[in-house]
Amino acid sequence: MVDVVLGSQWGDEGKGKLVDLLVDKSYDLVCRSAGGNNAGHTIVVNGIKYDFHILPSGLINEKCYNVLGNGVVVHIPSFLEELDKLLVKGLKNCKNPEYLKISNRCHLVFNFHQITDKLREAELSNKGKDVKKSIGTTGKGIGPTYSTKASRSGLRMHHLMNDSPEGIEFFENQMRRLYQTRIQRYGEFEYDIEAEIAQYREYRKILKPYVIDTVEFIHEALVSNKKILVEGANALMLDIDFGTYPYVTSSSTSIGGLCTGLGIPPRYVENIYGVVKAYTTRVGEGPFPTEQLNAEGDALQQIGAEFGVTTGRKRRCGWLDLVVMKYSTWINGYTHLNITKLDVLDTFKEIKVGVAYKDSKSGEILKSFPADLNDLANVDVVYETLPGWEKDISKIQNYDDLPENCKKYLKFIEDFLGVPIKWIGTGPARDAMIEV
Ligand code: 2SA
Ligand code: GDP
Ligand code: MG
Repeated sequence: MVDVVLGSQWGDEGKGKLVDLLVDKSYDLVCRSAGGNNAGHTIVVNGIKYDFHILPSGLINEKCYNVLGNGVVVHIPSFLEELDKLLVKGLKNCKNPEYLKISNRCHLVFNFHQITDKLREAELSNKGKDVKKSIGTTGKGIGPTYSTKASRSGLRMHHLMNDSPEGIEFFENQMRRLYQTRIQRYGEFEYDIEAEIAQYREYRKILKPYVIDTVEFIHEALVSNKKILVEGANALMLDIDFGTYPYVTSSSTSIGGLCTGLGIPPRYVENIYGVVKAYTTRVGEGPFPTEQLNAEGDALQQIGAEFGVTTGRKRRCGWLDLVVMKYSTWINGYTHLNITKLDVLDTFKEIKVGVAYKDSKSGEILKSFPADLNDLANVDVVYETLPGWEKDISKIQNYDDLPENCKKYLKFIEDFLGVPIKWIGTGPARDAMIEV
């Protein structure tokens, strides 16, 4: 049986917290299917704050097995650094290969991928008006690595694990070739290829116990009725196909990523949990129709403490966008929703919700979320205004005890999307979650 937790907006909805809560109850295995250490999940348990980037949040639970699937891209030094940080915080299983498996099909992120990620961003921001601006990437080399994967020149974990003389020669020469193509594209940059190659001679030994064929491992888990939770990274609107292209990440962050990034057949999937922030945030560049560049947006940013977990960047803030949510629901097929950070709206007198996009010239209501960003730039958002509840909900444990206006807000979302709300987040801590 497989359940999945997916980000429904532009990320940072609070997926990590739900994964932690669910794993604490009843999962044997937590798997990541896409992305790399661009992701950032903050989880607060017993007053301790844990930041996860590439590692699955299941590591908090000592009984849980964790898998990085083939769809994940791995920058080994960052991976090792994250393990060390979490170990210091007391997560004993981090360095135990028994509990942490990496697919031998994962692609490797090299330092030159990270450098060229930043060079490309700088190049884009220097272009003229008619050319798209920078994406606002995390600079973690995600786009360049998925590019080499798609162009079939990337290196994978199994290449690194091949320690025959021919295997090592191929690996090191391929690193050199990749680096050469980067120089041809960007010119010389400050970087020592031979020093990085030397590091990989050490990483080969360190990583060996973790790297396995996760397809087989997951298959065995499925046929022996283990409970698997897939932890989504990033979110639907950052999906390479369905997001606000080109202002997206480079992986499949939607439901399909589960099949391609882990090798799980869709017929095993039971519950698809969509995590929805009670308002909207976005970090990085790109369109954001309900963004509030005003005092209300600032209030959401401050009360919600909206800063990127990976880069520390301020997140852009705005009202909940149900046009985005409907589109997201069409694609991911959520069976249940987790509304998070509802407490952040506690002090608002009125709360707006985007319910439709209207073409600003023709006045026509759009049927779906536009593929073309020029069309998106020409929409006016139609809002409904709902009354706020102006009460602190952070200590409330039962749905029935929520203020009436708060229940109305939740019901409005539920009715609009036709998907039941199963959990309501009222604070960062593990126990600040109402189960409906
Ligand atoms: P990239 O680095 O190539 O994946 O960037 C492409 C776009 O995807 C966005 N992106 C993210 N958006 C929200 N959260 C992410 N993780 C961190 C967090 C972000 C941070 O949890 O806070 O710390 O800044 C994440 N990762 C990638 C990115 O902003 C680009 O718009
Ligand atoms: P993820 O990437 O989807 O896992 O989300 P992030 O961890 O990047 O961002 C969510 C932030 O909101 C984290 O700092 C969480 O601790 C915090 N958080 C999660 N749920 C709630 C909630 O219900 N209320 C409040 N106030 N904070 C929350
Ligand atoms: Mg995040």
